Amino acid sequence: MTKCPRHIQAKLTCLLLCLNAAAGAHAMPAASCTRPEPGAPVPEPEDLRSHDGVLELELTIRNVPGPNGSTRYCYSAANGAESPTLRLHPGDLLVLKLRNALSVEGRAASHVHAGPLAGADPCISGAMTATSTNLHFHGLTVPPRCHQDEVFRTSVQPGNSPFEYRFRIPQDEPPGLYWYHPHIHGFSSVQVQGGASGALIVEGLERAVHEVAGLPERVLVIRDQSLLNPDAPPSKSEPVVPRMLIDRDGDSANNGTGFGRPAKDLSLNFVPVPYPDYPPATIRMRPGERQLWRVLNASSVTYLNLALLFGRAPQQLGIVALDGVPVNSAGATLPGVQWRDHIGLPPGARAEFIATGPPAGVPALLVTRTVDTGQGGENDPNRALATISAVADAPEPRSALPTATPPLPAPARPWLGSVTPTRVRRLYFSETLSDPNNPNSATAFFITVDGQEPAPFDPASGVPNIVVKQGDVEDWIIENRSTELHDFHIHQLHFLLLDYLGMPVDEPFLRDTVNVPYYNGRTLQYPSVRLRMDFRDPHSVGTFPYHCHLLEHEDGGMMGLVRVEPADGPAVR
Ligand SMILES: [Cu+2]
Repeated sequence: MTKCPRHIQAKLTCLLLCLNAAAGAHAMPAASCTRPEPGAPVPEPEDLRSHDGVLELELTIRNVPGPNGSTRYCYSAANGAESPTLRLHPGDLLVLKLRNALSVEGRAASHVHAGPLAGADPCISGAMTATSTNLHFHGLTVPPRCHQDEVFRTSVQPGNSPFEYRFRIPQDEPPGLYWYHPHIHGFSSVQVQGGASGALIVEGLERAVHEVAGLPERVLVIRDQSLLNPDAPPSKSEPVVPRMLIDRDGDSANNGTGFGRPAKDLSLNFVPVPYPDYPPATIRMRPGERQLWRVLNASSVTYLNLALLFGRAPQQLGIVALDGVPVNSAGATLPGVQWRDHIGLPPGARAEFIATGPPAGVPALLVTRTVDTGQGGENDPNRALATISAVADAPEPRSALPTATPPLPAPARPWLGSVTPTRVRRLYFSETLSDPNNPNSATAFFITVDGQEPAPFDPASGVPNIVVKQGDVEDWIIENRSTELHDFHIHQLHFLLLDYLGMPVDEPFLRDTVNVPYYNGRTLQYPSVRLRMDFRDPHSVGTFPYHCHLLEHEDGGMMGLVRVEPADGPAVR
């Protein structure tokens, strides 16, 4: 029997689901996009592990109406697991059959109605509609080809037979946290914000960082969603009552105070932490216990700045990997743990860190602190996420890292930081009004190669903005000419952050997302980052995007294409 949610606004969904259940909708898994109540214990996503080098699963995406006119999207495996964590070792084969059960109305129908596009070949369809979907495997260096990690021509329609993704995790993929989500241009934001995301773990982090061997591990997926209480005034406990402003995306604008209405509510493994009172979710740990927390910011637009407070005192968090890459990647003799009292995570980014449970009786909170997104950015205020309660008999997380595994082999290619780049390119983020004479007209979002004409991304063109050759290493200087923070991301590869705001940084690890600071209108130069881009991996041959990972910006056109030619191909510009 389908379990009906108690939330009054889910009544319609409930009715439909109950009717479907009564009608014997046995073709669909029992999952129904139900969500925990605020304050609930943080559930662990179910693990689906590879066996004998293979992980095979079917994943269904469906949508149902949510509160306040929103739509929930959820992935469920055949066993009913929602947004399961996929766990594979380097070299393992993933066979994932994606079933599209989306509907325009967002109702979990017992029969999926095939639309007019259902007859098109999902490998070349390129359809970008509200009920189209596909998958991007964020961070993995797998080829941008159909059935692997191609996101512009690949489009799966309701009524298509399950669409097969089939690829091997590369042998040299760094161990750590990756993730999957849809990437249909124009519809990424609504699907991801509705909840369509899940974690993927490449096993073996303890082989790079022995300090985590044997630790219990916890996967925390932080998502954002439209506000449950959009009209509520800020909590009376807030020290300031900032003026409410709306930004160009229609979200609450950054007011610079750290308080006030956020652009989106957050959830922790789907436990909502709604504005205005932010009732924290609950995590139970044994007093003083060390755990490895694998945290994914799967938000559509929300920046995180995580801290763990005992009382009011921020605790040291031992970062062992960022964006799926161990922090000692430049050399195995480097420290495997970097201790910090806060961790910034833009949308799409991951952090894996050692967290220590509070002593018995000490109140503890996982919080996100305010992020200054600039005058044109969203409001990301201070807020609690979870209470950590120290309980002697707290159940252990389901999974723990192995205690004894051989160290990772030395990388086959020289460290990216020691390679001389083939060339230097300049790109910039910018925004304009679509009608310069109308301040209320829609914003156009661009990422432009310096010298080219700014143009919103055109998925139909397929013409690359940048052409490189496999084997090349390039430096990209990325400026931000807008008044809001952007979040650069590129598919298929990781890069090395060399300079931030013109200052050299010395990071012995790689990233796949990075903040590009906003322009405040006063400096002589636009703020920029300098990235060393690595096109050496043969798996990167093909055409794939780079974009802002604020999905409203990506959907709005802030995206470009790079084509990596085979090493023996023609000369490139
Ligand atoms: Cu952006």
